[in-house]
Amino acid sequence: MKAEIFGVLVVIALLGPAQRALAINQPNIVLIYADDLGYGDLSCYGATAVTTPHLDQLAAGGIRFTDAHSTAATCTPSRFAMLTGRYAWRQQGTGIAAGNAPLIIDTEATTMASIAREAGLKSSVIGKWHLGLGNGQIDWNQKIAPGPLELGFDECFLVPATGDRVPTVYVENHHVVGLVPEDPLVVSYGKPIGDDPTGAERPDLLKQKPSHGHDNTIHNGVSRIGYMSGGEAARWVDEDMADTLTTRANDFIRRKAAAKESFFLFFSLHDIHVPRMPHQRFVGKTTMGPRGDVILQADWCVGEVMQQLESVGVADNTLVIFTSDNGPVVDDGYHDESVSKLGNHDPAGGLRGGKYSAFEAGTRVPMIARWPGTIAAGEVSGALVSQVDFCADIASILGVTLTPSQCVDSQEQVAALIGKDATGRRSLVEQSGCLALRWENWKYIEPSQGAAFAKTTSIELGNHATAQLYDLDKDPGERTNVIGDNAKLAKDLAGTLKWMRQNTP
Ligand code: NG6
Ligand code: CA
Repeated sequence: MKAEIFGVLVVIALLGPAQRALAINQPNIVLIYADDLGYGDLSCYGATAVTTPHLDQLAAGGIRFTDAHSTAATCTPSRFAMLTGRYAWRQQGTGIAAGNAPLIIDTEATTMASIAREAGLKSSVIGKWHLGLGNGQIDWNQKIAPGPLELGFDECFLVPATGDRVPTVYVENHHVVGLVPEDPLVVSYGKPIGDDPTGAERPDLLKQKPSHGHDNTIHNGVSRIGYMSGGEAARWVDEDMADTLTTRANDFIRRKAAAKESFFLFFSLHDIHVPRMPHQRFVGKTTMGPRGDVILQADWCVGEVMQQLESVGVADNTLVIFTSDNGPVVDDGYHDESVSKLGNHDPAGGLRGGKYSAFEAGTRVPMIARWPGTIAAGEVSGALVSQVDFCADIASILGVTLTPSQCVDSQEQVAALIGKDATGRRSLVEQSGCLALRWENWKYIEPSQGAAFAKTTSIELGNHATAQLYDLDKDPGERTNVIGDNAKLAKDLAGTLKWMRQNTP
């Protein structure tokens, strides 16, 4: 194999999105995207410190993947690649976005939403966005565009960036929700603005104190990244966010079902990102403090949406995919007892690393798909699958033909998604501070000058000055670098990665 591997890899890398469409009934598509949920955080993935009945039930009614990947170990690049079918490392400026960043997806790009639209589906994104809005110099008191509506979504209800970044307001379609003209909303990621207290000056006002950063404007007893002033009436209540977003998601489903319209819903949960502020009914319901409680809350959101699909009669004709945008992190910047109450729970489920890391826990995430009649119940698949393929997959499922210049990194892998192919991809790229290449059971991590451990989270980042190679079949925890015994393979993989960087398939 080794002699030809470079050529084979290049050919595979060259394969564009598949042109064929599956002759199956057009379903609705619901993509539920958790934030920072790790491979080991659900009971159907082996967690015992927390029980996630709704996700376990979803898995029991569909397929659960054991080698599914986000494209990156942080949020913005993962979301960019999933929505566009194009790896984020191909485009500058796709790292973790500030709360006032401009839209980073080209409005001409093909997206999951534009594909759904071409197929006649109505679509909405509800929840965390974190891909920027507007053209720069955003005025939150005016029309905010471009954003999801310029990328093919018919409607949106957004947490613009993250819960820990200002502004702490929702954006519906082109406007901040609940803003009154007498109290304009102003945001700064530079110098402090306005009279609101900051976490740095007034720690006494905080109900959750920062452990790293997060000490700018205080809202609702939590200091955030960035400064904001005004917009009081529009500011969210963190503890109500899961309810607010779920209500919106279920309302969209109800409206579409009532109108007999097919739909694509991208339901982008805030949980389990920081600040972890569960609703009172989940507080203390696990032994793990807020991080455990918001896992329960995320599970509840999934249960509510499944129940709504049932009650409006579309559950059997809906492909539901649940997954996470990157791997787990325990302390991600607030003192929220996530470390002190972790106990024996392993958010990474035995994998090495976590959020931000080049090791497997950075991008290997839970993924469950349910589609009655097409996906058999109770399947478990070890196929190598990636969120970058969702574009080509939904295009194929919905009968939309993509040209080779659309969604360039997205490979049609529907057979793996529905459990008819146990192999999936042969290769994929994992992005963190550096790039890594998965090739079947092999994992090559390029040399990187980055730190070995993250200063703020103490996660092992997987960076090393020289290249690393792991055999994940024999060593899923990436403990033994076997590059010395496999120099030719490593060289081929390095060459393939270099080729992929320099060429667009
Ligand atoms: C980091 C933040 C972290 C989180 C992350 C983005 C600090 C110290 N850390 O810079 O709290 O917000 O960015 O997370 O500020 S992500 O899931 O949206 O990528
Ligand atoms: Ca994330």
